[in-house]
Amino acid sequence: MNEPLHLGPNGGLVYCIEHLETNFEWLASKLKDFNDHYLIIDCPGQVELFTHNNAIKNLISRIEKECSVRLCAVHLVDSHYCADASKFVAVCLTSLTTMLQLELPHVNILSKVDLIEKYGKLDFNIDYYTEVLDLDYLLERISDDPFTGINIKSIINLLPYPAVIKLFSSAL
Ligand SMILES: Nc1nc2c(ncn2[C@@H]2O[C@H](COP(=O)(O)OP(=O)(O)OP(=O)(O)O)[C@@H](O)[C@H]2O)c(=O)[nH]1
Ligand SMILES: [Mg+2]
Repeated sequence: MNEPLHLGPNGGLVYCIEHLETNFEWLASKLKDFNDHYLIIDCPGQVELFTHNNAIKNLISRIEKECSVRLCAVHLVDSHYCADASKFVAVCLTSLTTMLQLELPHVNILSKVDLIEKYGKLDFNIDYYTEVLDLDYLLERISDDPFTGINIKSIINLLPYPAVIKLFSSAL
């Protein structure tokens, strides 16, 4: 798909999901074979599919309405992001955006907990990250990135009720 259309890996995936959306009847016919089953739909990890592109959101809506399937989103977050305050804030924003975009019952899970300190020691115990407690504690551990000019401190202030994001640890 990527070569003839001159698309990279991300663009290729977005193209495929939009193609699936256009050909929804094919997907619906396959799902009908699995009445009374539990289905696990493993979606690709490209974040733009869950934050601002509408193809997956539209697919979810049509699956629920036209195939009588009730869906729940499970969002796996690599746990080693907890070792970097800026990345943890970014992960919280991604989880929150995805929850709002998909409009589904939603469970966030910290995955690969065996690798949690792969990129450094945690500043707090695991409960701080799973409960998404007061992000102000991260402020002194974050220096604004002079390269991108992103002011992480301002972003933290935009997250007034971070605990709504709650992450479950896969080790629990
Ligand atoms: N150590 C460890 N490795 C894991 C764990 N879960 C997955 N992996 C490995 O991490 C690598 C990437 O896997 P995933 O993070 O599931 O990503 P993916 O499904 O390949 O890709 P996307 O879902 O599209 O992002 C693979 O080599 C997995 O074997 C885990 O709990 N611990
Ligand atoms: Mg995957």
